[in-house]
Amino acid sequence: MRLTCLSGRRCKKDGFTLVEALFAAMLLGVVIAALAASSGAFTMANGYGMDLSTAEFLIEESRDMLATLPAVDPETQKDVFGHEADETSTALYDDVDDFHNVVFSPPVDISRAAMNEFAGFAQQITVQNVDAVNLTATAADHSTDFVRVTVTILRNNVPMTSTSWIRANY
Ligand SMILES: [Ca+2]
Ligand SMILES: [Ca+2]
Repeated sequence: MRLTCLSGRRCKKDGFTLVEALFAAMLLGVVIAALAASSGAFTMANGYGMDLSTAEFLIEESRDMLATLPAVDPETQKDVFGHEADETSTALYDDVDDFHNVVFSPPVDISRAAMNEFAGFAQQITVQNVDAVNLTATAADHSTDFVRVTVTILRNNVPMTSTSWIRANY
């Protein structure tokens, strides 16, 4: 700080005192820290939002893939729950219950082509028969004409979201 005397006894201060400068620097530090913290939180929230959007997309791909298939095998009907013996790869699966306990990692699209751009994500599919009167109650394999398909999306082996729907064998 420098004192400037304009006329006679009146003097005025030029610049800042050391305390004022230190206080301003401290205040600036607090503001920068707050901005950095909020930016970090926003980035994390944005990243999780993108993962959730990807998960919803992968559920839709699974649903569309299974929607084109009959609920039971066209040839063996209800003889086999799960894939039939001659269906040695998921490319040969031709009914919904073939996909029971199947995990696609990397996930697949509607045509069952691997989507390597989503490595780290996985689609886990379970198929269970449910009671015809109470669709929330599971039933023995092939004992009813209704199955509940559940697709769970995992990110780095951690479940993110899950969706179920009912398919009828009609
Ligand atoms: Ca089959
Ligand atoms: Ca089957």
